[in-house]
Amino acid sequence: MKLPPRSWLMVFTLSLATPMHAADVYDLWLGSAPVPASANAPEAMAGAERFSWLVTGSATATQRLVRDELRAGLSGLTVLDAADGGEVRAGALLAGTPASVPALADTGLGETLATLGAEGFLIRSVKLRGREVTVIAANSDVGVLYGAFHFLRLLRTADTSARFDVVEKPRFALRLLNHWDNLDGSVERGYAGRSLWKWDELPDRVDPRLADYARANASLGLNGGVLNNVNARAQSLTGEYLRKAAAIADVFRPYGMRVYLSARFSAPIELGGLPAADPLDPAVAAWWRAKADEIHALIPDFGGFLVKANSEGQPGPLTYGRTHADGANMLAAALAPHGGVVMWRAFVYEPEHGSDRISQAYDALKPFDGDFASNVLVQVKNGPLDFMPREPFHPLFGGMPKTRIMPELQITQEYLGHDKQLAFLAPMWREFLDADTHSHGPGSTVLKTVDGSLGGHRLTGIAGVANTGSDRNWTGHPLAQANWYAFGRLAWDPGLSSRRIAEEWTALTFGSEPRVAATLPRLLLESREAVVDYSMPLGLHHLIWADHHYGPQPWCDHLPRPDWNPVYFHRAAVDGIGFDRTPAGSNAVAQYHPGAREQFADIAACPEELLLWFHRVPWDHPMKSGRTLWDELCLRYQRGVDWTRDARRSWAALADVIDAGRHAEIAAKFAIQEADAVRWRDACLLYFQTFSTRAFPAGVEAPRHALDELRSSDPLGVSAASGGKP
Ligand code: BDP
Repeated sequence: MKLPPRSWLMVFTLSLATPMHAADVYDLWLGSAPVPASANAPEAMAGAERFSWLVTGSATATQRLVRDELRAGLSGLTVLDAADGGEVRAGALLAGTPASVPALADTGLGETLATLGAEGFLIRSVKLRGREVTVIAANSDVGVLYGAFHFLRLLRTADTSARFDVVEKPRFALRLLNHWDNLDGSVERGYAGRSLWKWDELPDRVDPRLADYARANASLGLNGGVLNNVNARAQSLTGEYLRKAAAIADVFRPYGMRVYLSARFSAPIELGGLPAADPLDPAVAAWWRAKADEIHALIPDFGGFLVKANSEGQPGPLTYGRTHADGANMLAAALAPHGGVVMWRAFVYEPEHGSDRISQAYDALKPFDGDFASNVLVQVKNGPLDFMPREPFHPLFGGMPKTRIMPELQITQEYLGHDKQLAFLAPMWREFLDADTHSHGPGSTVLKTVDGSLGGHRLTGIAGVANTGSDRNWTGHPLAQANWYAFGRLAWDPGLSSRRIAEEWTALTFGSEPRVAATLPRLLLESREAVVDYSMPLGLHHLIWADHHYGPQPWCDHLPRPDWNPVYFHRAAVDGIGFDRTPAGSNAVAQYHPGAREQFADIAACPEELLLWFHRVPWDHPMKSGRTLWDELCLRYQRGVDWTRDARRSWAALADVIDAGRHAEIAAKFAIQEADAVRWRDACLLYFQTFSTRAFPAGVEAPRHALDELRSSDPLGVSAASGGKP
C-alpha cells in the first residue's frame, strides 16, 4: 500500500521515538537505534526500500569505517564492495571517492567535488545509469567518513523526504581538542575523571576506548587533538613518551584525527643538556630540528606543537631577551619540512607588568604582527581575561591582521560550574564569533577575522579545551556532552545556530519524544545566561573561589599577584563597582578598533551585559530598565536562581519520558545547581551590600546564608590553599 508522505514521516518519527530505552551515556550522540532503510522515503519511492544496497570500498581502514558506520546506522542494507564492480541498482547508496567507487565518475558530480577540498563531501540524490541512487562522495576517505556521519545525522534529525542536495566543507583547516592531560593521568581543569590516554599502559596496551573517542570526534568533523597539558613537562618529548603518542596516533589515523603535542620551551635544557633554550642559539634550533625529525619518524602525520611560553611560570623566549616571534619561528622552522604547525598561545601576562591584566597579551603580541612564520598560528582565548562566563572578544581578533589567529575556546567548564552545572556553551561561542571587531569596518565579525575571509590566510584553525575524561559518560555531567558536540559542529560550520545544535544533539541523544524535544533544547539554550546571572552578571568577572575555581569568593584579596584577586577586578567600594577601562581608567578600550572602541567606552552605548567590565559605575546609576544599578544587579542574581528552580521543575516533568538512570543523575545535578546559585547570589549580594549599603529590592529573596559562613566554607568542601595560583 502506498502511504502518503506525511504518514511516512510519522512512521519515521515513531520509529525514532524511543524515550524509555535504556540509553547508555557512553554512546554519546551516536547511540540511537538504526534508522530503517526505507525511512523517510520520498513519495516517489514510498513502498520501496530507499536504501537497499550500499556500494562502497573496503581497501583502507577508513573505507571500512564508512562501511561499518552506514551498515550499523541503517538497518537492512546489503553491502556490495565497489572493488567487485557490482552493478548499480535502484535504491543504492554509493559512498566513496572516485577512486574507491569508480561508478561515481558517471554521476556528473566531478565539478562539485573539485570545490570540496580534502575534507568536504557531498550527499546527492542522482540518477545513475537510469537508476535513482544516493551518493556520499568526497575527495578523500576521511571526507567520505564525514559525509557518512552527516548523512546518518540528517536521517535522524531532519526531514529528508526530499531529494538530498548537501554540499559541505569545513570552514577551519585545524579543528582541534586541546587536552590539558598530565602524564600522571590527572587532567588540569578536568572534571570527568582521569586522562583517557592511560599513559602508563601505552604503547603496549591501547585502551579500546580511544577508538570510540576518535569516532565521536570524526562524527563531528574534528581532525586533531593535542594530547598533553599546555603546562607541559619535557618528559612528553622523550622517546618513551613519543612511542606512547605514536600508539595513540595509530588509533586516531583512520578517523582523520592527528596528534599534536604541547612542547615545553626549555626541553633542550632538560632533555638535551644544553645550557640554555635561547631560540636564536643554533644548538637549540638544531636540537628542536632533530626532535621534530624523531617525532615525524614515529608519527608521520604529526600535527605540530602547542606552546605556552612565558606565561604563569612557563619557560619561553623572553627569558633570553628574545621575542615571542623568535620562539615560535624557531619551532616552526623545525616542523616546516614535515608540514607541521606551531600554535603559539597568546595567554601571556607578566607579573612585573603592572598594567591592566587584560591588556597585556595584546601589548605583548601586537608588535609582532607580520613577523610570524607561515606555519605559525597564534592561539587566542575568546576573551582577554580567561574563559569567564562572559567576556568581550579579545582585541587580538582583528588586531593582528597579518597573523594567523586561532580561537581557543574552553569546553571544560572551569569557570561555569565544572561538571555540576548545566551551561550549554554554543550561545557563548556564537556571541563571540558574531561579535563585530570593526577591523575592516562594520561587519568584520570575529569569525571573518579567523576563517580566512578577511586576512586571506589559508591556514586557519579553532581549538577547544576538552571536557572529556575517563568517566563512563565522558564529560562528568551528562548534559555537558552537548558542549563537546557543539564545539565540534561549530568548528566544522561556525555559521550554525545554537538552536539547531541544541535540537540536533537532543534528538540524537534522547530521541524525538515531543516533550523532551520541547523542553531540553530550551533549557540548554537558556542555561549559559542563567549561569552569568547568578554568578557574574552585568560584566562582572573573576569573582571565583581561588585555586579550584568553583563557587563565589568576591572578597578574595590575599593572593600574591594583585591581578589574581577578585577585588582587583570588581573594585567595589562605597561609591560604586566595576573596572574603568575607558580613557579615564586603564584605557584597555584603546586596543579595540574604532567602532567597537567607542561603543565600549561610552557608558550609554556599552551593552549592559558588559557594563562593569568596561566601566566603574555608581550604585544609583540608572539602567535601561529604569532601575538603579544596585537593584538591577540584585534582580539579575535572583533571576539566575529562579532559572535553576524552573529548570528543576521542567526536568522533573520529563521523568516519565526519559530513562530512569539518566533522569535521576541529571535531576541530582540540577539540585546542586540550584543550591550553588543560591550561594552565589547570597555571597555576592551580601558582600557587595557592605559597600552599597542599600537594601535588596522587592523580588529578591532574603538570603539563605550569612556572609561569615560563606566566607569561611569552601564551596567544594576542600580548604582553599592560600597563596596558590588562582
Ligand atoms: C587558566 C587555568 C589554568 C591554565 C591557564 C592556561 O586556570 O589551569 O593553565 O588558564 O590557559 O584558565 O594556560
